[in-house]
Amino acid sequence: MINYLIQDPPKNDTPWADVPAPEIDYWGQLPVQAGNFDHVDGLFYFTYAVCIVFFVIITGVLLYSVVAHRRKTWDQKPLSNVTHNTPLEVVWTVIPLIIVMIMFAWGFKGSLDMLTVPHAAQQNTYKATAKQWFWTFTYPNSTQSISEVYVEIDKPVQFILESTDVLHAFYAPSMRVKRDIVPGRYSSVWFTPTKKGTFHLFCAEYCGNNHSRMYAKLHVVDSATMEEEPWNVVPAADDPLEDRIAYGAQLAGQVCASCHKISATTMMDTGPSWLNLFTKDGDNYVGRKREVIEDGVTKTITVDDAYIIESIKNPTQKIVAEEPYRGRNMSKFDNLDDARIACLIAYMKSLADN
Ligand code: HEC
Ligand SMILES: [Cu+2]
Repeated sequence: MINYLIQDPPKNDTPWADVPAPEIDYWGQLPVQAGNFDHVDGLFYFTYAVCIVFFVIITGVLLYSVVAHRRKTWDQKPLSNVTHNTPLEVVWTVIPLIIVMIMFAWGFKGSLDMLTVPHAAQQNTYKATAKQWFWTFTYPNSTQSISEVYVEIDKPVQFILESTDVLHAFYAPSMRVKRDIVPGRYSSVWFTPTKKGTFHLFCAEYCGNNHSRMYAKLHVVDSATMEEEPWNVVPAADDPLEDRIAYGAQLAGQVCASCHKISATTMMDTGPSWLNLFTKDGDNYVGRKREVIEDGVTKTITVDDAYIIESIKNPTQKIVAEEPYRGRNMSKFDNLDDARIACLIAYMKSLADN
């Protein structure tokens, strides 16, 4: 059998593999709390305890009644025929009512705390952009990182959430926050990280094929580490070519590989293969000829950096005319900055096979 996947960019099936599983709390039910929203745990355990207590009481009474009041001979008549018992009915209405009102008040207070963004968090606002199937984070100073994000310990932080395609959800279990992200609408979450370490950040709303891989690392670090901007390490034009290619390959694996294969393409691949988009002529790279449709007109162009940049930022401008790609859509990646795009281009060129 032909292995079509043989040369494709590294597609990481378990991006969380190098993040240790979170420690479990004392009761063994929740990941250890690393944020400020401790009411979540209290309410969770209260509800849990109520469920267990009532399960035991109800099942106990039921089992007791089944055994103690069973029919002992086939022709036994009912011994009593109770239709109602007012004190009992009042008790089983009022006690549960009080309990659910406690749950409501507790949850409502907590939800108000989560919705009221403190001033300090507003001044430390990040943007989290969800796109099939990765996260892009934009820091208060406009730098970016992909599939991982750094926040400072004990400093309230707010994330403005946006989706450029379908429904997603921002879910950081250790911070006890989760919020749906609806396309065309901003939402937000805030929290104060209280423990250093690396925590999970999942997409918690099924968003297509690679939903399970839509994962980011949430790093909680001290202010000295924040100063160094460890996320802001995209190789620049004067860095060694191998570094740029390696970075481009990694990025392609995270954001492009779900549609673009490098190896021989099949009908199943959404986008055209990147193999031989360029060929090598001495030290120069020559782009291949490509038939594209622009404004309804079919024309032949030569692939070059500008075409690739346009294909990434404004993919509908020139659509590949070849079957089976014509009529398929690539959504735009206008949140990738120039340095990252340059690494992607370096990677594509490195695929020229001579
Ligand atoms: C959802 C699937 C999808 C994803 C993800 C995707 N693309 Fe595409 N891409 C396509 C399709 C479909 C086409 C062909 C139609 C067109 O030209 O818009 C295409 C075309 C292109 C082209 C023109 C290729 C040619 O052979 O002429 C380039 C360059 C490109 N994509 C780059 C990228 C980069 C870089 C990424 C990652 C940042 C990416 N794409 C992610 C689906 C995708
Ligand atoms: Cu998602």
